[in-house]
Amino acid sequence: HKNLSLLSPDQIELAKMLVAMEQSHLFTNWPEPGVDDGEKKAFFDQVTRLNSSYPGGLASYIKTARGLLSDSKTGKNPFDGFTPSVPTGENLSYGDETFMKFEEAGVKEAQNAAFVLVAGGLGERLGYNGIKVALPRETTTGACFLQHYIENVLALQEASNAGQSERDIPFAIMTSDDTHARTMQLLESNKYFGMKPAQIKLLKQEKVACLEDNDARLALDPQNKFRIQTKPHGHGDVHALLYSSGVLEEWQRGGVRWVLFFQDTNGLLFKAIPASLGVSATKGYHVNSLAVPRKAKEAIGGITKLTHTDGRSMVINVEYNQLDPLLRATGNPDGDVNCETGYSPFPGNINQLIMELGPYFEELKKTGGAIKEFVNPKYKDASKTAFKSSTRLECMMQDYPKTLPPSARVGFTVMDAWVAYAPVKNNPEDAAKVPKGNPYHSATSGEMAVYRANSLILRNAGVQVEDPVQQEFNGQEVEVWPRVVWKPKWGLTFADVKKKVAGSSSISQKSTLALKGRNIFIENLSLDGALVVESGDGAEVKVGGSVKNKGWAIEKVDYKDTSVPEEIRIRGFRFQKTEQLEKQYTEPGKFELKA
Ligand code: UGB
Repeated sequence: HKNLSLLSPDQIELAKMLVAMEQSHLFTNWPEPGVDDGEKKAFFDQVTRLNSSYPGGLASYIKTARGLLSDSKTGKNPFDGFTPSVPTGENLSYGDETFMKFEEAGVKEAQNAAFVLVAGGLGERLGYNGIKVALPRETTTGACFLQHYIENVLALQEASNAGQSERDIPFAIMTSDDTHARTMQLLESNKYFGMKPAQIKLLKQEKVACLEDNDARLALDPQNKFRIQTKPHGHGDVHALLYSSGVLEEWQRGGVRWVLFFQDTNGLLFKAIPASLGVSATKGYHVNSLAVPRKAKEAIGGITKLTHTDGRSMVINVEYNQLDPLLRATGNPDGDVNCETGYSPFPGNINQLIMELGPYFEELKKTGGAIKEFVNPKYKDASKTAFKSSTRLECMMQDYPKTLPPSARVGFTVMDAWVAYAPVKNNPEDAAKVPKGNPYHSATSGEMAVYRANSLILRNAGVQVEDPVQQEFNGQEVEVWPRVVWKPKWGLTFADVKKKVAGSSSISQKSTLALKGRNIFIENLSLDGALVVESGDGAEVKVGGSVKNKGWAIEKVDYKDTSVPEEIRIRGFRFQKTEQLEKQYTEPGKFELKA
């Protein structure tokens, strides 16, 4: 009471709310007015922020927390009454006729699309010191994830607009205090990787208040008794942010029809985007999640059909730590196991969601973007009365369909993992411990997967690509294919790739092929070494003949060797660029590179 004079009328209301919600421990020991007044005001500025950035405000956060903490203490099963079963979705096979039809439809629809990258996570499992979107997707060209994503959106925009009026595809990035400044700096220092600055919107998510006990008493920051401790709330924040920032409304007014969400480090994803957008448009899905075959117990969620005893049913992601116990509790004593295909029958959620904007916006008008939350306290002992450290509520973006009525059209599309999913999530040590046969999800496997996918796509298009060799890097055994990379505008879809290769070409396993331009045509090329071709948009280059040189050998690097930059040593290899044929065509015109 003595300190009330320091506060604005709105803050006095917040103080009353905190008292009513049994949170007076936050300020009972505050000193007399005149001492630390600045800190006291800063405390209420923080409370104001925490209150306004949460749908329903802090009171609602505390109330929800009490309910969830009580459920967690009593061990209430969140799936009570639900039986899991394997759902049916659209299964696509890369490169076949159906796939190509969906790709064509997707490219057309892309003019009505907007993209949302969730990049607020620090990637604790990876342990990398920088932001994950700044990591090279592959080290042959060194292009980082963000550059790759932006160039893909631009390539889609161009292909989609062809012959029609110019329309820029909006691109939003959700950041957090952990990633915001560095994401902004990466964009600014690279001229937004060719995108118009106005096309990109950064939306920063706020952290949420930590909870110190089962009564949901808010935790004070151990470093500063005038601050509430906060932690990330999860990627589910993206929905509330898109709504509260007015971005969704702006997109709707601008004619956007599809909103595509994706994560920070999947170097393959855009190979699957055109076709999955085509599926959404063709099938009229309000929500379409992209999935890949999943190994049992792999750390990705499983797409599951949940049927309640009261008849309700929904198709939803069941997170990786919940699927096994849920199956065991519902008559499957072995839990999450591989079936005769060698995979779990539940497809793996890769958190690439495509929403139809109209129904999505209507739903958010009702919910404000609030997503069903969960809490995961680490208890001190079996009595579950105290926590080892403070906890908080969390939410996931793929839980959006949980509030939808049964009439909503929720579907999913399963794509081969080699072409759709290769995230960089695990540090070398943990990756090396992944059970044999399960994907490593590391910087090593993420890069090698790019070469594998590109090699297989070229094979599919008729190029003879030599088989890979097995090699071990940072304790992980991977297939090493020729290092084939191309700019998104070179081969956005399989049809584009097919148009660019002709005749009889071959690439040996030790080779590197980097295609950095739009109109580079490979015809009767025999490559055994390194070849780098760069061209301007107005140039048309035909590449053929026999290229043989010492090339770029792969040299092993130990992840513990700190003399090597972190982004390299986490892969376990680097290239010795001994010899290459490198050509640039910057002027417009027709050219021939006959080696
Ligand atoms: N992210 C944020 O933007 N904000 C946050 O507060 C937290 C994360 P992780 P996770 O595809 O492999 C997800 O940590 O959450 C961003 C799905 O839940 O990489 O363990 C972050 O920057 C799971 O079902 O993954 O697991 C990153 O871009 C499965 O699909 C993204 O959110 C799994 O991903 C994901 O964060 C997967």
